[in-house]
Amino acid sequence: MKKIALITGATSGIGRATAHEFAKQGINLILCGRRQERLDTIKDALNKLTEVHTLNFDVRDKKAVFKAIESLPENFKNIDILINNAGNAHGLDPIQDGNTNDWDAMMDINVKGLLYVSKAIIPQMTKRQSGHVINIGSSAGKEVYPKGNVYCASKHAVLAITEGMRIDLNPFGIKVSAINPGLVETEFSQVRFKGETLADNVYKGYKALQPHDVAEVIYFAVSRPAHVNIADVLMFCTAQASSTIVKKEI
Ligand code: NDP
Ligand code: 8X3
Repeated sequence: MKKIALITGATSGIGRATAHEFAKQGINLILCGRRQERLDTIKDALNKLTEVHTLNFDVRDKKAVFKAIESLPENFKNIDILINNAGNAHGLDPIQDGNTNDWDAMMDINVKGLLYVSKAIIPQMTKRQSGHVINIGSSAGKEVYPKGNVYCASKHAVLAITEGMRIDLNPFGIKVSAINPGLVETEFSQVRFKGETLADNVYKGYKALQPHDVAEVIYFAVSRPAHVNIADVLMFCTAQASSTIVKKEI
């Protein structure tokens, strides 16, 4: 029987690339995001390869999260794979200059949103005693960098939640993985810098990870045999050695 994966943040970047990779591999998909037009376009493209259902909700909205998951049709209800990917950085400021709306966005989306979606789905996994949760963390969850303060805190929290999930879900045979990329060329920097030109320079002078590179690793994790769990992956592009060291051609 075909597996069912729910991917949050499927309208862009890593989530969209993962949807394409999973569709190629014949995994049925529940694609989530706030931009319905994009969800429709991706559904149209992937429907030829697999069955696709879309859900439009903001992960910050607890009620909307539960309503959306409850609304799933019978043939999409038993989710085998949850990819908690929705998230972004908002701003890059020293702590004393930080914008409290940015802080709220990062904690509400990256941390609380991930928790709400997990809470809406994990109980059916524990009931069936099977499932795989993959949380998209970041190198920022392992290393704090200048002006990264609250984004790094949100991703450190994702890592702690992932480890907590792995412990608590161990009796149920549920796999829990963290995939932690460094710099990936997506809309991430457009969101972080609110469309300012600063964003255009982030991926200049070196070859950053591409969303597909991360999607392949995510698929590798979900396609291991039943007894193998890829617990934690840190992946960088070759030019990147740490959050602050990136070899750029000038
Ligand atoms: P993108 O900006 O390209 O994609 C972000 C996705 O998250 C979009 O699909 C967006 O969908 C969704 N999203 C954002 N806010 C919300 C919300 N409130 N409710 C529902 N969905 C939301 O970025 P990436 O693909 O790069 O980021 C994906 C994940 O990877 C994030 O968790 C990010 O922190 C992490 N990451 C990114 C790295 C990078 O360098 N790019 C490196 C390491 C980790 P929509 O706007 O339609 O709702
Ligand atoms: C995204 C990578 O270095 O911008 O998580 O924090 S970084």
